[in-house]
Amino acid sequence: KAKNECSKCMINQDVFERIQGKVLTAPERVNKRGTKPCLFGKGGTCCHVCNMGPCQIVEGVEELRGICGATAATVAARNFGRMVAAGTSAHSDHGRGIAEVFYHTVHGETEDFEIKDEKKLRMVAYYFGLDYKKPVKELAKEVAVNALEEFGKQHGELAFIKRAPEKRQQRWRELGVVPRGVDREVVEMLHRTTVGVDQDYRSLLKASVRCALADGWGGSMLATELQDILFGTPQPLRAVVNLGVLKEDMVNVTVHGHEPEVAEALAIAAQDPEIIKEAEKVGAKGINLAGICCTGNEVLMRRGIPIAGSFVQQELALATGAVEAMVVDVQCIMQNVATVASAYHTAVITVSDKAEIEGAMHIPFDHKHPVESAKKVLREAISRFPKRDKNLVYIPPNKMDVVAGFSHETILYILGGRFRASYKPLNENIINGRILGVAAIVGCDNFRVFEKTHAELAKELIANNILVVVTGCAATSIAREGLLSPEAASLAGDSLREVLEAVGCPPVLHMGSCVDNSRILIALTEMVNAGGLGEDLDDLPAIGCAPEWMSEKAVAIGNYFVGSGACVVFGPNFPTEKSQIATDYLFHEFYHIFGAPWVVARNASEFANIMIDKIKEKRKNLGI
Ligand code: BF8
Repeated sequence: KAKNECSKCMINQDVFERIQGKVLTAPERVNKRGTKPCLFGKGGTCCHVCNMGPCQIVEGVEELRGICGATAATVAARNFGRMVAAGTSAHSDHGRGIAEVFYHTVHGETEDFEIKDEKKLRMVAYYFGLDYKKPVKELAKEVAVNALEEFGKQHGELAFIKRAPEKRQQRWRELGVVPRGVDREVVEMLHRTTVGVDQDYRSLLKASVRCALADGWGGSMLATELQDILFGTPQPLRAVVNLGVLKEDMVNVTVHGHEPEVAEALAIAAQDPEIIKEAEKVGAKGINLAGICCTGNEVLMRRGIPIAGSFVQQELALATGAVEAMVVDVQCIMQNVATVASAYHTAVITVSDKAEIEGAMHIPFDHKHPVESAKKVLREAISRFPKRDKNLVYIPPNKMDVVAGFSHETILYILGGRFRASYKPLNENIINGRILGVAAIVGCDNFRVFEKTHAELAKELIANNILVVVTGCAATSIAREGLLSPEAASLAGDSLREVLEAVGCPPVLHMGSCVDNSRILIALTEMVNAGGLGEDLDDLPAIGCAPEWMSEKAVAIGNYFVGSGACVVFGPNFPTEKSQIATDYLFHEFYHIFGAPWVVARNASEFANIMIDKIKEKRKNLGI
């Protein structure tokens, strides 16, 4: 490959050539550091939880245990558990943030947002054990208090655990892995993994599932549901993705990070006639909002706001020279965005009190007056527009049409029709063999992966009549390749294509951001409830994968899917792989404990083979 070529998105070659020598971006850093990551850190056996080390531990070599005697399996399990705890904390703190916005809104402390999905409010109230038939205003206040309490609950079970299939709940209870409060599980995981506490890899790995379940059925699910209630439950809509969504004649503001509150407020503020007038005054035609990473997925799903890029494209969006402001909240923001922006007229604006970046401008977001804060941000962006250097501007023409917005509720209606809203038709099509099974491609994209793994894998799966659902940056990278449009049904196998054409659906369904993986948990549960495919999630011909995982959050997600009974394939490597013992436990023993194993694959065809085989195995077990 040519140096500096982004193999995921060839268009970026133009951008790279233009910025060469001007700013240093991540792909160049990969080149400069060599193709291999740190050999000591890779594989999970570098222990740094105390100051006798750090110790590099080699499995089976007695003298290369930790100074304390820790084995490779213990260290790998400990590091794995810490990744799960970090990932869980990130999704869950996001969920808590939204619960606070929800609280402010329903208590009349902000008028910028309102209840948009009353039906979902009542459903959530039901799971909190509230009288869900109460008047909305009163009920919303109770839901707000209950939602916040889910985080600090000391005893009992998380409320949404009851949404899982009965059999799964029983298994969790027998195993003692039902999560209590989200915060409690994260704290306990960090405690267990500190020096000299839990020293049995089996106990550590089992505990990591309890923590991860607090993410999937707790923090993440709360985030998704409360966001839907406040900002609307997604419905299918048309939109556009890739760097070509930036506009030469408009003030371009990219929203980057994870929490939709900021982007929602910006979307409202950008329509304010006063703001539009101010933009016009400086010679722009208006404000063009474009998403990056999972904030992008949130506003794509609900508002059809275009996505400029996934995780690997964040620096490139700035290197177009056409972005006036990159507004960042939390998670997945590369520190280097501030450096790249400094080579242009662009402001990187941090808005969260939890996440500041050296060299960026900080405009704290007032959660009681979000739209006012958003206007401040937009005014800063507008003030930068006249400073844009036209000689530095190059917006690659590439963009792709997509259909997004497939919440599990929407899938219900699309597949079952308005009067028979259920997953039964999907199950029937799986039972009669038209659809072989369901696969989720989720998680990040990663500078260490040089192939277009996501898109190649998606193509292979749909060609084999497997319905694919996607979230996160994987969704954006597959969207760039055109697979999120109904026209892409032509790439599906004959029988899947027949089903898709009947309902007018793309072969790959965008289900949202990373916290929205909780939608997939519910969709799978709906499949169990619809009957004919077994009694628990591990009976389903369904499988998940994260072919380019990068963040600790992906480890938490994978672990809650495995703990819930869905096999997960990770790649291109696995975080415990330098301990055969810990890895075997996750790859084999977890199958006996939770009904689903972890698996690793290196490239698209390996992923596809494993996933197709696993789905066929489940079908065989079901006798279909
Ligand atoms: O939240 S933005 S890089 S971590 S996939 Fe991965 Fe993308 Fe980050 Fe999941 Ni979403």
